[in-house]
Amino acid sequence: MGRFGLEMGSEGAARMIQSNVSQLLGIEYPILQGGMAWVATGELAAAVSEAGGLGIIGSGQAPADWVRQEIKKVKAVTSKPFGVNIMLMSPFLDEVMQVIIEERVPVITTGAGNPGKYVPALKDIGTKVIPVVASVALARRLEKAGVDALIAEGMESGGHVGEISTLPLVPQVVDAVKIPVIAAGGIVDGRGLVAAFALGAEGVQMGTRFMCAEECTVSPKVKTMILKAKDRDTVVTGYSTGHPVRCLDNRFTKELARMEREGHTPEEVEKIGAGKLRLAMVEGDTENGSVMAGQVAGAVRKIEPASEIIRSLVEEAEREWRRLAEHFSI
Ligand code: TUI
Repeated sequence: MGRFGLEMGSEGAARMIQSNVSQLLGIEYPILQGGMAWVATGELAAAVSEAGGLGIIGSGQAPADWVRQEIKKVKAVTSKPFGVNIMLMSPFLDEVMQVIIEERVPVITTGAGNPGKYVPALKDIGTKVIPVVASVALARRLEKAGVDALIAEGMESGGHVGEISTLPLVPQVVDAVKIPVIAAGGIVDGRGLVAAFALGAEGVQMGTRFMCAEECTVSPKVKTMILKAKDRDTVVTGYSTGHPVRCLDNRFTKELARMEREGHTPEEVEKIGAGKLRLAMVEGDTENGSVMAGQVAGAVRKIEPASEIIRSLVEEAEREWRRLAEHFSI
């Protein structure tokens, strides 16, 4: 299949968007759900996979037993491919990797580090490895390490961010590697999907929009905060720690920003952040917790089933594709 393999069904026919990413993963649409810690549980991952995308369990800093339990939840609901996101700063990294291998998880994505040393063992059992990168240098290194594809994530995204925006990052990564690239950061609808393909990506990953999926078990207060958010409502804090994080602005981010302004040590700033993601996402404390979300929060309009998110994305992408074609002699 050509690298720009975007095929849309005609009116009435089953819609499809095919690419090297959908083919590699054995899914209907090259749409991945971000593996968000404390947010992307087995319930959400199962719903996204069942709807034809790739659902991904966010393992964050959870113990290995929790990860196994969520994998079993997905397997009980769907026989379609799914993934687990491995947060490489997790204290339980080795145990979680062991569970991935024992459970023969079809796909893993990774974040916040370099997963190079785990690639051979995962490839041995046929698990597809798709790291998130925020730079061309890491993309090149991981292609050499033998990964199957890459997610190029711009700093529009929620959570831990790099320094480059999606629009400049994706084409530079695409030009630097031969393996398929998936775009992430700032994608929320069919226009974003078509734009990602225009940049040379062959799939998209979305987190923030899937937080407002009906099946997402995040606190309803977090969903409400996203629905109320406007374009300028996210901030990045934590530059002083070397782990900058994008969140919806609240009392917690204001306190972090004050500490960084006043020159508190990175250790003090890290300490304030401990446990705050769970506080927001599980307990629903959207003032004192860390409500990680992307800049597209302002564009998320409703709570709806994961299947509806995917269906409308594909429909919009088709409409945008036709609209664009009118501007060019193709
Ligand atoms: O990982 C994410 N997003 C995340 S992880 C997370 S949990 C967390 N909480 C507090 C502090 C830090 C993490 C919340 N959101 N996205 C993928 C991502 N990976 N974005 C950026 C990166 C990245 C950054 C630097 C990947 C590799 C890297 O350098 C590694 C190296 O060795 O060069």
